Amino acid sequence: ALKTYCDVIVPMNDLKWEALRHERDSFDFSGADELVAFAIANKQALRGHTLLWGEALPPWVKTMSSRAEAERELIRHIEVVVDRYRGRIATWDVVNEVIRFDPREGGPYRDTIWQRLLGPEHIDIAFRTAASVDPKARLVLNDCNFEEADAGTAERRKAALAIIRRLKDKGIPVHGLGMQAHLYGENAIDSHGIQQFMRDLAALEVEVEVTELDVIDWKLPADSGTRDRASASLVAAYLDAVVSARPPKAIVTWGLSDRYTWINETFPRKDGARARPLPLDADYKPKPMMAVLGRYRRGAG
Ligand code: 9MR
Repeated sequence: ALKTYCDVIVPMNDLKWEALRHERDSFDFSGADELVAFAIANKQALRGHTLLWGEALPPWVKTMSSRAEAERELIRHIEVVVDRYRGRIATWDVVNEVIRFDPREGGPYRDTIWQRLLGPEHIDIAFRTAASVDPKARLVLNDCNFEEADAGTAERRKAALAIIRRLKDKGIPVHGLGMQAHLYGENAIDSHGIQQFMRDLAALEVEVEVTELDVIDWKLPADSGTRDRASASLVAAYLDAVVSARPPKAIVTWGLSDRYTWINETFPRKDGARARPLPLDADYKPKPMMAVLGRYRRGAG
């Protein structure tokens, strides 16, 4: 399925600190190397996810206690990882989920070990280091919850724009905003808000990409046909909003088949039915969502 349907491969978990850094003083690239080799053998592009996140960290990271220590570890991590895949991983989610879920409660930055020890500058350090190791890489700020019509979402969009503006003002390269797009089936897409956000990002001269698309279908109808059609319509509404304002650099789903998805555990359905968040069902048969994605596939016109 990966060979048939994908132009871009993203190691979902194998490039996280938790996977690479069991030990403080060594790196384990076994999982990531395998996926990178797979993508290259199949002439697929690669996205690297992710160089800095407040989650999926090995226990030793949480024992760091000083600014100098955090800065040293962060820089070393990014230097080693970006250098290893230089020329092979063309795009990096340099930072992931650094914006607070609701910036009205306590400011724009998410409370993580990086924010606690380094302040907002953790973002600058990450981008600056990645750029210095691989000046040709596309460097992306990846974050979530940009698609709904509530006040918190509006603040998140503002926070993303402010971070990008700050990096640009300091001469630190940033090339794109990654919009995760874990879409809640029960909520409406804010098409106008998304289109305005796309224009605001264009004014800052950054590209956009959809990086973790899937549908949180826990509250959609039980009937699988009805559910799949509802999910496909939601994805269409979202992508139409984005594309009508500005074609994204890539559209990437968070998984491919319903057989493997985080949604089952994180958003279990009350009726116990399996989640159906992705374009292929658990038996790898294409669902209506795949037809929607096909309309936007590179070369599809
Ligand atoms: O889908 C991922 C799941 O398998 C991992 O256990 C989890 C922690 O590493 O991360 C999930 O992926 C997340 C991604 O890295 C960032 N955005 C939210 C995704 C879903 O939680």
